Amino acid sequence: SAEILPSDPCVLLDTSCTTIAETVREGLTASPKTLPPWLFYDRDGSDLFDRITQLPEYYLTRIERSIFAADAPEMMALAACGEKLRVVEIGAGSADKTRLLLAAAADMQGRVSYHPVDVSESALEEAKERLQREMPEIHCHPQVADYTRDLRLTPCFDGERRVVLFIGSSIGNFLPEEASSLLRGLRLALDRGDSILLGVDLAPTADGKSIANLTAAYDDGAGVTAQFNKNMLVRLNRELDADFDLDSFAHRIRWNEDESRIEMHLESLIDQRIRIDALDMNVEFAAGETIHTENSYKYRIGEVEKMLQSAGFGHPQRWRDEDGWFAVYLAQA
Ligand code: AVJ
Repeated sequence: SAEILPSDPCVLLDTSCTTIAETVREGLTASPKTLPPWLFYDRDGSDLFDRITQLPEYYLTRIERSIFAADAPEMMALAACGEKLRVVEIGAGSADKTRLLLAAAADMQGRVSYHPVDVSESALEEAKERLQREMPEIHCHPQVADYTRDLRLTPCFDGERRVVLFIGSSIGNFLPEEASSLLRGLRLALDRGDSILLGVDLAPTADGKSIANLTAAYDDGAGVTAQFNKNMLVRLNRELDADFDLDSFAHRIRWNEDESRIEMHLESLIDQRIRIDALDMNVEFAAGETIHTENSYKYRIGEVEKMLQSAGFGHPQRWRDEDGWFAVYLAQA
């Protein structure tokens, strides 16, 4: 689907829709109906996602943080390779786990310049304020941007090299071919010696992580993920004058074994017609019909190595938790 234009390293994935209106019109007239996950992250959605990361069932954040807690100094030293590190983060959100990496970089070199990129302005502002208050050695230069279409990296100073953080299993939201394109585009935007730190959630195994562990992470007992999923409809009601009735849609999780991904859907519980005033459009739902709102791919160890190397990165280093649920890779451009 998406192709990189090699002459223009800023355009990573050629997604044609640029506005919410266009995106929603296209997604809800498609069959099956679909809406892209970046629509989750308005202010409320970003807050809900932060709550998800604290849920007992959502192991991803907890385990990745434990890997950073153990190995951040080694990761940052390897990435720096004796030079000054500049930390870039794509899809930074509230940048909570990032603090372990930033602290390790600051221990190593003192002042650290940190460039978080995210679509959520509110999340970036919060992150910056908190960092200024709590980690004065970190100099934060936030950039509101959709890194899939516009990744402009400001040039480094002499003696400085970048580590681009793409952590938290953000890559899981992309189709495998999009993920490859994204990594290839990123590789083109980097200078030699820069590196990527990639956090990847791993596929279930016969003896360790079960499918039930996976589905529980996306269907928590407190219903926070359901609220996060439905927030997409709240947003369409508010921003596009739609009239979705939240109680007539249900949060649904599916493990798609063939694609190795968790899917999140919103299922219409009844036959109904939704009005979207701002689009001057009606959308019909049959009972049981769903809007596919998210894919969360789960990779096998070897697949990530392959993807990084075919994107032009060098042989990666890898860290995992003891049980092999989550992996962090560092690869050099
Ligand atoms: C932010 C894409 C990593 O897929 O686990 C969490 C988003 N969706 N619960 C994920 C999410 C539902 C999350 N990522």
